[in-house]
Amino acid sequence: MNDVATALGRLEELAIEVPSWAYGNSGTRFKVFGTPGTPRTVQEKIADAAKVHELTGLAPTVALHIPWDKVDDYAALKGYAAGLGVGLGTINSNTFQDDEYKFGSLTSSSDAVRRRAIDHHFECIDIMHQTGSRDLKIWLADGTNYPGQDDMRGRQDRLAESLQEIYARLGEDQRLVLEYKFFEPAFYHTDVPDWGTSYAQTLALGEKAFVCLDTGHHAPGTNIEFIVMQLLRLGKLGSFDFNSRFYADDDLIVGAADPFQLFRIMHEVIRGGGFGSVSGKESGVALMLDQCHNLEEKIPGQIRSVLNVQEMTARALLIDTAALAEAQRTGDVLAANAVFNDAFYTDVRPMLAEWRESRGLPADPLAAFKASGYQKQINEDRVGGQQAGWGA
Ligand code: LRH
Ligand code: MN
Ligand code: MN
Repeated sequence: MNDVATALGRLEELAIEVPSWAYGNSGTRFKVFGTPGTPRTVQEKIADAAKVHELTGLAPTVALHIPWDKVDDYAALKGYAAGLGVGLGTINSNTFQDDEYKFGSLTSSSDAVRRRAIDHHFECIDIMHQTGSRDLKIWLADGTNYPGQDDMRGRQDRLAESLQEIYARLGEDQRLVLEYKFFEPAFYHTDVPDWGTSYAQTLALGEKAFVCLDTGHHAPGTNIEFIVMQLLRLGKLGSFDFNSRFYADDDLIVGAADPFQLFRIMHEVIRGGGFGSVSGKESGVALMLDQCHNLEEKIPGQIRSVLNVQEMTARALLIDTAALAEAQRTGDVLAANAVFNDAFYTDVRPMLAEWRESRGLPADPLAAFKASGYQKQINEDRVGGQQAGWGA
């Protein structure tokens, strides 16, 4: 295995962006369970995210979803976040909850609807200028339910035109990331269903456009790490939305369903130069979470999530790449596989606890959260008002 000190040294480069919506109430389409202490405002969501960063040192930025996190003064919100030790990250657009978008948004055959959707993205870019965010993330619910319902080709062409208008508005240091998802809410066809479509669309836009890979957005059995490898090879992997799935877009805690898959993904990220800073230059691949905490407590759920990413990253950093290359060169299948497994089966938790303590962080962030009294405090403070939820 790789030298532990060298491997852990690279952990400094790990930064995970947490989603504001993970702190609000969310659920299945059958029931949303409310919990005490749930944020009522975006400021309260940011405060919870800041707690996760304070205890783990892993989550320095918070992604916002517009209009869920709409405020009057984004510069003030940025200042508020900075006061709590975190920054504002990716701005997520939202064209999936208004009646106007029933038949599509950026792909719509109605000029008025398309205009509305494009203008919404212009608003998001204006917000990015105020928050200092680099990335505009676009996920579209656009698609159809029945064969023949609409002209798929026409929709794809209109999507390209709409994206071009949005892309042209980006500032010099801003990027656009286009997220794909194979189905849901549309069930027959989806306009951006796969990485190939997202790649083709972003390639046509230019070098500030990238693909966002949400780990829950693939058919069961898909080799996600292959897609990671390919997008990095093509220079088009912009970001991840991390979560776990057993069936479809389950949005469960990352690394909970299949830690080995997360390990394999992180190996390809590191292998492909997508991790942290490479030769002093930011790799540009944003590691974000996109999760919902329906049954479990939300702040501990987020702490567990960032720790899982850290754990699998540490294990991936332990892969003895020289031994692996040698086994691959000589066609020693079992030896190559053993190099992978040696790293994966290494329990890095004691090393990570030490790593944390050496940086003034609690060795056990979940225990520290429990002991902090923060949950009790917010349960008492956050009474009245409307609890924020997924979509609120
Ligand atoms: C769509 C999605 C997308 C949205 C988020 C709330 O399923 O993954 O990233 O912005 O969920
Ligand atoms: Mn997502
Ligand atoms: Mn999703």
